[in-house]
Amino acid sequence: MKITNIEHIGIAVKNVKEAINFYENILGLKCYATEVVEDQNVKTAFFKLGQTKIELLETTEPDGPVGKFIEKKGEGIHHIAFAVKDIEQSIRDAESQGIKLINNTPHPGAEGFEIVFLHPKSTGGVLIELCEKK
Ligand code: CMX
Repeated sequence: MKITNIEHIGIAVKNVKEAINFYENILGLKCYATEVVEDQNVKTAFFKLGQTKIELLETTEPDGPVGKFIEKKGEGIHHIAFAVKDIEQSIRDAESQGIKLINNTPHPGAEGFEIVFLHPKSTGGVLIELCEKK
């Protein structure tokens, strides 16, 4: 697969609105967008730092992936998203090497990206998102 950059780092928070205060007032970053991603059961907020973004994630459903993560581990870094050149090829490449994918067709993510996740059990404990904006 061809990764071009770290697109974003996903951080699970209990309350996006409260977390935005910290990122804006303490770290001096600017939240430039918020978006609900129905398919992932999350409310997101984005901050840009050069080529990379911080994505805050609040669950919209207690049993959504971020809700379950916070229940088990608490708030914190949830995933790293790599931008790839060809997401379908990246899926085939990962599968052909025995990597477990959580979904093997691209799903709609925030900001118009198509996304897939590699299971943390196949990656050394890190939930990895591959994403591409077509
Ligand atoms: N990072 C690292 N490890 C994680 C993890 C995460 N974010 N979430 C779960 N795990 C680990 C668990 O700790 C567990 O490990 P152990 O068996 O050693 O305890 C293992 O993965 C399986 O966890 P689980 O509780 O049985 O499985 P879940 O039902 O919680 O599902 C996962 C985990 C990764 C499959 C699920 O969260 C998922 O499908 N994620 C992809 C979708 C997603 O995260 N969407 C939200 C972001 C959307 C966006 O950015 O737009």
